[in-house]
Amino acid sequence: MNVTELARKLKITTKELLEILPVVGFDIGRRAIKIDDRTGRKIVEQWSQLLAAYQEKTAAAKPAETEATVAEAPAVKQVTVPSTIRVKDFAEKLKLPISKVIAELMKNGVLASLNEPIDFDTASIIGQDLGFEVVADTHEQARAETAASATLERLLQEEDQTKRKPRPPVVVVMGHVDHGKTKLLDTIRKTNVVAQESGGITQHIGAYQTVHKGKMITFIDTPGHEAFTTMRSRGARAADVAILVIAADDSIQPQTKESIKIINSAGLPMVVAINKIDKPDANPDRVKQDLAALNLAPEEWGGKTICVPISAKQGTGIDDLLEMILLVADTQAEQITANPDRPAVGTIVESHISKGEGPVATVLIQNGTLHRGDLVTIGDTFYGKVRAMKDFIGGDVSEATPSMPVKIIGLKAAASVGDILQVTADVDRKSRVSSYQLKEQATAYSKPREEIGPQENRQALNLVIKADVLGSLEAIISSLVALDHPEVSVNIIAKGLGNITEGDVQRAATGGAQLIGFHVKPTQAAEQLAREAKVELKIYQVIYHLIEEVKAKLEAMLKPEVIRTELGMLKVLAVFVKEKDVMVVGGAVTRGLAVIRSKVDVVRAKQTVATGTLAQLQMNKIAVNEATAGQECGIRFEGKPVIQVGDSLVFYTEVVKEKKIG
Ligand SMILES: Nc1nc2c(ncn2[C@@H]2O[C@H](COP(=O)(O)OP(=O)(O)OP(=O)(O)O)[C@@H](O)[C@H]2O)c(=O)[nH]1
Ligand SMILES: [Mg+2]
Repeated sequence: MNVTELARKLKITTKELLEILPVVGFDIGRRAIKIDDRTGRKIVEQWSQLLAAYQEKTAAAKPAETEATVAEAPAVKQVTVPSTIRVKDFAEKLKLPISKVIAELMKNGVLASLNEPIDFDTASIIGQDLGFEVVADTHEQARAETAASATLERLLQEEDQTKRKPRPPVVVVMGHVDHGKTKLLDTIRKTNVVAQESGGITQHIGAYQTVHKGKMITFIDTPGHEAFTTMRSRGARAADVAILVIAADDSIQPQTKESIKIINSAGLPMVVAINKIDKPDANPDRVKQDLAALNLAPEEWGGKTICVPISAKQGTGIDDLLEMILLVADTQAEQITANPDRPAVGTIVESHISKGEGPVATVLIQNGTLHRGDLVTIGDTFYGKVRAMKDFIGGDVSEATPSMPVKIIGLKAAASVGDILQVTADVDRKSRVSSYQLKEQATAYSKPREEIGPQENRQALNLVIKADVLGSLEAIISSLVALDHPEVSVNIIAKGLGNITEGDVQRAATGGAQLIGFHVKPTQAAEQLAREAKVELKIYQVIYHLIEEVKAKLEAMLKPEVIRTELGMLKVLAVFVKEKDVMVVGGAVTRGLAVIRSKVDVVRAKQTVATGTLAQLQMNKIAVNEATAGQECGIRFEGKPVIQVGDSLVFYTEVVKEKKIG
């Protein structure tokens, strides 16, 4: 039912209702529009009690509030926390004793030991309870990219306004894995990229252009799998407008929420495409409801979010969606401009080393025009001459204008994704050659970073990783490093781009490492050497297969946990039979239970002298399943026959639990 309807029933205003509900335990959000019927009925039934509880609580809170204002609220201390943090490290950040943090976690129903990681949301709640403001840490990569985008911003701002001309809008497509981003772009462009993707999931950024009603639009496709946060935020940073794809049969999922955060922080206007409306279990209203709960009420409900229902599969609603995008782009028209008559500036969106062509980079031109033959730099480093350029279909082009994505061939070294590429007029480049050579070495085979190495006395799984493109390599490494466990971790001893060579095998052999390839192949010689040197070599096409297998390997390294549950104890009063592996004894249960088929420790002078099983149990010559404290019974013990009168038998069960990661 609608919240307004409920408020009417209760004879109060909607505002009052939304004010009261969270205080009395119905946390539906202060801007909720709908409420499920069951909760609604419950509220109506209990209304008089709820109202009383609310009045009591607010009356109690008031004097405290005034006191606090008089005493002036203490300054809230801020701490930055990454997406996961170990309890120990979190306590250190808060400068609080670990025990205090663990106690606070327990109060909130989280049992975590000092080495266990907690996620950002948990840390944020606990931190707040302890009087801190917890903010998300944007890692080093993001900081470097912010610096890069500041440079870009400056380069784009410098431009003389009068020379700016409209350019095609750049539209980034984001959303949860499998919600239909690539399919949507396929339908728009009448292509079939989805069919060519490994496992049907996008694993790198794609950039395409299409014409709608005579207007050019540039699209950036991003992967929705959780491993690719960095790529999603890069895609957003290069764009003017965002399409958030939400499948109508699945509604808002974790990467939908993450995408919303990224879109907001990039300050992009957004159009929501509610996709897969052709499916029988599609529920577009649920999507709208979930959006409303996130403060993104759709326009038709009085909110501001533009929602367009579509089916990428059947092609319905696509024209409406494109129409909306162009409308939204029009509202930004002043910013969607560039000066085509100047040396080019652009952002590298993908980069790889091709066997025949050497380093290849896809760059999105953001200002100026890039020509064949241009000399280019990244930062202060000279990167070479543009020998050839290809558009997104693979056709040769001799120039690339603003908003156009192009592949550049001719670079001397692999560029990093997110780098800003600039054309230079500087012909005195001899002095710079050495610096790019240095960079080339660094990119082709960078040393493992400290944080990737094994920590403390954890067991490490050594890996050498090769991938086709840099974006994938980064995504793989960050996913593997996130497989965090106090006892085991991955240790990446080397990583690089391109096919697997003998050198890679050698490196893996000397480092005692497994060799992993992603979208690359081993050379024949490398394959043979791997066989001879007994280096395990595996090639993957789908990132989550890779992550799952490494995770399984790590889990296999963990010693299983044995959980012992004590059942009871018996005092031995008589020994009746003693054979090779069997004894029959009599005694009295002194504590708990004696249970048939349980494990038995024979204890003498506080030492366990033998272990066996309780095979049969008799009371008054009748077979029974258990005997309780105070009862006497006869026991058939299977195990080393060492039991003597006066010994204690301890009965227990043991469950072996395989440990899991994450
Ligand atoms: N029935 C139906 N299926 C769809 C629709 N759109 C996409 N699909 C299917 O949903 C699956 C996922 O589509 P993709 O386009 O690969 O999804 P994606 O969002 O690009 O996925 P990632 O790139 O891996 O995040 C494919 O099997 C599509 O055929 C739709 O409108 N209706
Ligand atoms: Mg995709």
